[in-house]
Amino acid sequence: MTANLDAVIIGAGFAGMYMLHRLRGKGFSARVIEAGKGVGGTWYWNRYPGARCDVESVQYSYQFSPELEQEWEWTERYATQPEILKYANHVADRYDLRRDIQFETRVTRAEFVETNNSWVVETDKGQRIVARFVITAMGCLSSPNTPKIPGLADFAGPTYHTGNWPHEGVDFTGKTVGVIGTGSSAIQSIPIIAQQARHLTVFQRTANYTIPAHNRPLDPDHVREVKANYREMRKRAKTLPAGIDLRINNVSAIETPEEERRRQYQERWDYGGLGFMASFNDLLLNDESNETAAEFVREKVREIVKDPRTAEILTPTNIIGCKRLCVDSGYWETFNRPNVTLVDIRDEPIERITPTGARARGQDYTFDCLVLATGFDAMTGALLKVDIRGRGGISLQETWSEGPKTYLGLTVVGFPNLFTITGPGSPSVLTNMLPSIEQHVDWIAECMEALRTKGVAVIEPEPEAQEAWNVHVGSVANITLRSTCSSWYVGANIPGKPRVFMPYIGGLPAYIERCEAVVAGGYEGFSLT
Ligand code: N01
Repeated sequence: MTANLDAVIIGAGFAGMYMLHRLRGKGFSARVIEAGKGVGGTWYWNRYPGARCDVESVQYSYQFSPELEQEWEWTERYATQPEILKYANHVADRYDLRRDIQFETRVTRAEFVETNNSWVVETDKGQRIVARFVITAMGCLSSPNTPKIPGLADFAGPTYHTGNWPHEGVDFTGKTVGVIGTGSSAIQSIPIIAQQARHLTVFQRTANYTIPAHNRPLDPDHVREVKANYREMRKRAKTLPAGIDLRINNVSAIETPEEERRRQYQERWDYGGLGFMASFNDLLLNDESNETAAEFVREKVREIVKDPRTAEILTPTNIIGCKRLCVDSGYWETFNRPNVTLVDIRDEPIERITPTGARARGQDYTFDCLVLATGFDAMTGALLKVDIRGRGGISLQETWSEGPKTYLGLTVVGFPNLFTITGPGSPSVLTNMLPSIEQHVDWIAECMEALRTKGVAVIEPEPEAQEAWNVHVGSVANITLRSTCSSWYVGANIPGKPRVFMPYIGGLPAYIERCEAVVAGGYEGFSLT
C-alpha cells in the first residue's frame, strides 16, 4: 500500500479551500472531500433567514492575496450568507479549486497505518484513499444539535434546523411557526420569520444579550479607504486578541466614573456590533465590571420591549459575553409585534412536542412549522462523527472521552500526521475565523514543506508538550468569566459531553507567537521521525 496523495483535506469551507490552494502552491498533491454539493462550509449549510456574519465583511475575508482583496466588493457592513457563499464560490473559481474537491461525499473513517506511515481514508462512496497526511477542515460549529425533546418525531408539520436549512429556502407567509432557542441563529432569524409568519411562538430557555448591528450598505468611499489600507488594517488586527481590528478602550470599567462609563457604552451601542465588549479591558475579568455592561444592556431591553412581563423574561441575568454575544437587527423590537408570543421555559423544559405544536408549562401551543435554532455540538462534534483511529487503532473518541486534548489545537498525541484546523485548544471561535484559519493553514503548509526538506515521514506531538499546552489552555480559561457559564464553549449544551473550556482564550497574538516559537525551536514539542 503506497500513499497516492500527500494529503486528504476534510471539508471545503474557507479552511479546506485555502489549505488546498496552499498545498498546491508547494507542489503537494491533495484532495478535498466535502459532504455538500458546493463549497462554503458553514455558509453552505446555514441558510436560515437573516443569516449573516457578525464580523464586518471587510475583515471577515481572506488576506492571503492582495489581488483577491482588491477585486472583491463587499456590499454591506455585515455580509449576508448568500454574499459570503458567493465569495466562497468566487475563490473556488478564481483558484480553480473544484477539480480537486470531491463533493457529496462524507469521510466515514480514517485510520493511521503504522507499517507505512500513511492514513487510509474511507468515504461513504466506498472509497479507500491512501494519503500521508489527513487535515481536518470541518469547522467548529458544523454538527447541528437536535435536542432530544420527547415527541419531536411526532410533529406533523415540517421541522427545520437553522444549521441545516433547506437550500430552496422556506416561505413562512401565512403559517404559524414555533422557534426553539434564542442564540445567534435564532436572534438573526426571529425578526424575519415574524415578518412573514401569521404567528410566531418563541421558546426561550436562556435570555441572551444582543447588540444592534446597525447594518447598512457600505459607503464606496469607505471601501476605497479600506482597500487602500488593507495591509495596515490586517496587521493591526493581528495584534489584537480576537484578530479583529477594533478599538479597545484599555481601562477598567469599575474604575471609570459612572457618567463616563455610560457614555462609553452608549457610544459602542450606537456604533453597534461585537466591539461593545471592548468598551473596557476588564469586562470578562471582573464580575463588577461585567455587571455594569450587563446592566446597561438590560436597561435597553426594558426600554425597547413595551410589555413589562415580556421585557422581564427577555432580560438576561447571566454574565454578558460569557455565552457568545449576539448581534441583531430588530430582535427585541420583534416582541412588540402582536403576532409574536414568548414562552419562558427557563424553569420547566418543553414537556413534549405534539403533532400540532408543543406542550410547555402546562399549556398547548400550536403551530404549522417548527424551527430548531438549537445550535451545534461545537468544536469536537464534527471531528468525532468521523471514526478517526491513530496508533494501535485507538479512536479519537476514546482518546477524548474526558474532553479534547491537543498540542496547539493543531495536533493530537497518538494521531501522527493529523492536523486539525481551528481545533480545540486553538483560539478559533474566540477570534475572527478567517485570519485564524489562514494562520493554521500557513503553519501546516510550512510544516509539511519543512518535513519534506528534512526527509521526515512522521510528525507527532510529544505527550509532555501536549499536556503542558492543555494545562496552559485550562489555566488561562480559568482567569476569565467566560469559563463560568453553561455555554457551548464548555460543551454544556450537549447532555453528557465532558465539561471542558475548549477554545484557547489567551488571544491570537500570544498564540501566533507560540506557534512561531515552536517552529523556530525546530518543531519544539514534536517528535519527527
Ligand atoms: O446556537 P446556540 P446558535 N430546549 O448554541 C437553546 C455562531 N453563529 O446556532 O442557552 C430549549 O448559541 C439554547 O438554550 P440555552 C456563533 O458563534 C454565528 O444560535 O442552552 N432550548 C440556545 O438558546 C454562535 O454562538 C453567527 O439555555 C434549547 C439555543 O437553543 C454559534 O454559532 C450566526 C434546547 C442555541 O443557541 C451557535 O449559535 C449564528 C432545548 N432542549 C451562529 N437546546 C453570526 O456570525 C438548545 N436550546 C452572526
